[in-house]
Amino acid sequence: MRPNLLILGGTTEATALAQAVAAQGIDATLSFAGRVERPRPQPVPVRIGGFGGADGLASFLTSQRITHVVDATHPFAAQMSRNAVTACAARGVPLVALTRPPWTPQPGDRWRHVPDIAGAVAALAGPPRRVMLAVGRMHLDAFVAQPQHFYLLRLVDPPASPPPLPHHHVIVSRGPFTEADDCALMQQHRIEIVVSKNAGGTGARAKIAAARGLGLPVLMIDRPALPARHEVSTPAEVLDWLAHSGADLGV
Ligand code: 3Y8
Ligand code: NAP
Repeated sequence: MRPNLLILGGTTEATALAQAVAAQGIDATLSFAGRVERPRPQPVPVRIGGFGGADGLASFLTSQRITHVVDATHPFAAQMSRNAVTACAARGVPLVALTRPPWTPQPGDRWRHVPDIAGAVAALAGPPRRVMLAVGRMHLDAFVAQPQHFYLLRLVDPPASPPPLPHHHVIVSRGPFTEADDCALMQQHRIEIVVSKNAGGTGARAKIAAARGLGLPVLMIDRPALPARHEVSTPAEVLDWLAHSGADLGV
């Protein structure tokens, strides 16, 4: 059958997949949550906003006659991934996740693994330090529990209201980032420790390499557990999966 793809997006990999399916002339829609003001333009039609839970997504699959779903969301977008597994099972729609391996420590890395945002907050107990907090906007409130630190905050959009941290400086930038720029940023702000999600991939890796080069410790937030699903790591593997799941790619 002629495929009609839903790509759950918001990552570098999702953008690369959208380019690959557009090049093949495959019908696809890329979906954003609507977290940022100006998501990156895409070469396929885009929809923005939640579906209304797993039930809403299941209804969307039926009403839009989606034949395949690719979950190319960020490894920390756990709720979206759980909903995709539930909705695709409910409607019998094939699902594959396009994901990226977690980063692993290299020689010179000074990582301390913490299980989640709360673990990172707890690990910051102690005397004031200069912290680079590059975990985005959605979790800033949690760090109010450690107000003694100076926080360098990197956000995609200018904050609608001042972040609730008494000592902070905001950098508005969406990435992808470079090691040289992140190194200069950390030196400019005399950063002593970096807090990061284990996003994997290339778009957020610069700060990890910069911390290694500067000999700075990193609080590395491990990924949330996700339900079992078929996973691949490149757009080519997604196209191969499509071809082997009965999709007529017309090639
Ligand atoms: C809205 C859609 C592309 C995709 C680019 C990747 C790389 C740059 C690195 C730092 C870390 C962080 C954050 C980050 C990165 C890529 C990728 C990635 C981290 C966009 C995008 C959307 C979002 C949402 C946003 C979150 C935030 C997280 C900033 C587009 C740019 C910190 C995650 O203001 C907010 O509400 C932002 C929310 C979820 C995490 C958070 O908790 O705040 N991403 N990021 C998606 C949607 O609406 O559905 O504009 O392209 C996508 C990208 N962000 O094609 O170029 O692939 O990972 N995004 C983290 O990894 O720690 C920045 O600063 O070092
Ligand atoms: P989340 O916590 O897993 O999802 C919360 C709710 O947001 C979902 O239940 C869904 O709402 C909606 N949603 C999430 N992703 C969506 C998408 N691609 N399309 C439509 N609705 C979506 O997700 P999140 O961590 O807030 O991430 C939101 C978006 O930012 C995702 O696209 C993700 O890929 C991107 N992103 C996240 C991070 C991160 O650190 N979390 C990093 C980079 C990019 P309903 O229940 O109403 O359907």
